[in-house]
Amino acid sequence: MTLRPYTLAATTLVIALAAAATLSAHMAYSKSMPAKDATLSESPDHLQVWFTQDPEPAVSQLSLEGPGGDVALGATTVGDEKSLVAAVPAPLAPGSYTVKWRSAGDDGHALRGDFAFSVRTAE
Ligand SMILES: [Cu+2]
Repeated sequence: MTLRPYTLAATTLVIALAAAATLSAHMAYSKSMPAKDATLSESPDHLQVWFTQDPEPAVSQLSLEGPGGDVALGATTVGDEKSLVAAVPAPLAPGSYTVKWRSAGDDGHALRGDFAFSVRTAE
C-alpha cells in the first residue's frame, strides 16, 4: 500500500496538532500590567500577571526586584481572568525592575518566570 500525498499531508497535520496541544497544556504567561519591557512615567500601584490557566493560589507568588533590591509588595491574590495581583504599597523610584512570578496551573506543574519594566522620572 502506498500513501497518497493528501493522506501524508493529513497525517502530518494530525501530528502537528497533537504536538501543539501538548505544549499548550502547560500554564504560561499571557500578559501583564505593567507590560513586559514597558517604560512607565509613573509608579504602578499594583502588579497584575495573566496566565493561560487559573493560577493555584497556594503556590502562587509575585515578587519585585528593583535597583535597591527586593521591593515589598502586598499579598499575592488571584484576580480576574486567570491573573495574579499584588499591590505596590509605596511609589517606586525611577529605575529598572524585574517582576518574578511563581505559580501552577491545572496540571499542577510549578512554573516560574520573570519580566522587566522600568520607571522613568516624569519630565
Ligand atoms: Cu504542565
